[in-house]
Amino acid sequence: MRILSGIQPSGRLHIGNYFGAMRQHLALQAENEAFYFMASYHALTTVQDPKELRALTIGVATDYLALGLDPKKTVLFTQQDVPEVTELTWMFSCVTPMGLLERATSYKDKVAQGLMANHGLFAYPVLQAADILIYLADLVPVGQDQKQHIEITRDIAQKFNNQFGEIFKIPDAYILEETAVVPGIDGKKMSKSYGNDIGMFEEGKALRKMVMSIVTDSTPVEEPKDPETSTPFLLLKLMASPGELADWEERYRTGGMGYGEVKQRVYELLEETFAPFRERRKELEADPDYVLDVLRDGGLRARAVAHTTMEQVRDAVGLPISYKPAP
Ligand code: AQP
Repeated sequence: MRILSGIQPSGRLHIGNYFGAMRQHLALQAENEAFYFMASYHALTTVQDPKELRALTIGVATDYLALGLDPKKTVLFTQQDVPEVTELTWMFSCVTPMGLLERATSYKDKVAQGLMANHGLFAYPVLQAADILIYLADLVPVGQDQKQHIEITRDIAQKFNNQFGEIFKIPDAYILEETAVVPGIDGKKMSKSYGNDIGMFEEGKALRKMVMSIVTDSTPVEEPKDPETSTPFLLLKLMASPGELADWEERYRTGGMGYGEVKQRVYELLEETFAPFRERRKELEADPDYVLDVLRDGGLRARAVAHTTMEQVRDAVGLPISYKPAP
């Protein structure tokens, strides 16, 4: 099966990106043909400082490698290394009804948060459809917030196929229920742009401070508490063994347990879970040429697939180009 997913280099990655998407990306690479990319064109809708965008893009590639992405097997690349994707975006724009984009909740949410209402942000799902469909992907592992965007991708593929012939596969979203929405320190969806995130590579005092600032209610220590609405418990669920989790659940329901205790355990589990990745990341930071080589190789492999798709697409819409572009 062909797997495709992307991460916006719009800030430092957080544990919501890891548990919600990247952990699945890494698990799927063994048995499948996987393509993962840094969605830099998407990040440009919000990050408009060139130095920052460059550093964040390399940073996300380094994160993927530190987490265990195997670049010999899996294609890791940056979006801009496949410029055909913007050409396909235009073709898709011409078959995408405005109403489909006007219903997209992510655009409304971002504008409500104060982000500039630019056309790139509005047209984001069309670029995302091109990202996915150009590689003829079967499965797209993502968090819950991307569900609507994958539905838009499927709609666009169907509209294009109905108009011009069966070129595109209709991909499925792959969303794990138990990690679909990782809460942030304020209890809302953890997000780079909400200031409520816990960095994946944070450690020591800074990490502990962040975990200790998780918002909880004011139920006194001796009273029973509801684990399922408690952010520290929801974070424990991502990392603790089933036996340990059952113990915590009982302690929540019985009473006599303070939130400080459970936060301390969340902190310890985060340290343990991410320690090996942090070490590997430090090694990779010392070898930036290796990361760039991986991206160069991935870009060529991804572009070769996109090039073949675009030859068919141009022909199907009646716009073949009269010279052979360099692959
Ligand atoms: N809190 C989350 N829970 C579960 N999954 C999440 N993802 C993001 N946050 C959570 C998933 O991570 C992948 C990469 O996301 P992205 O960085 O490309 O964009 P996003 O979904 O918009 O993530 P953020 O952190 O909210 O970024 P900003 O603030 O820049 O918009 C996706 O599969 C996403 O579902």
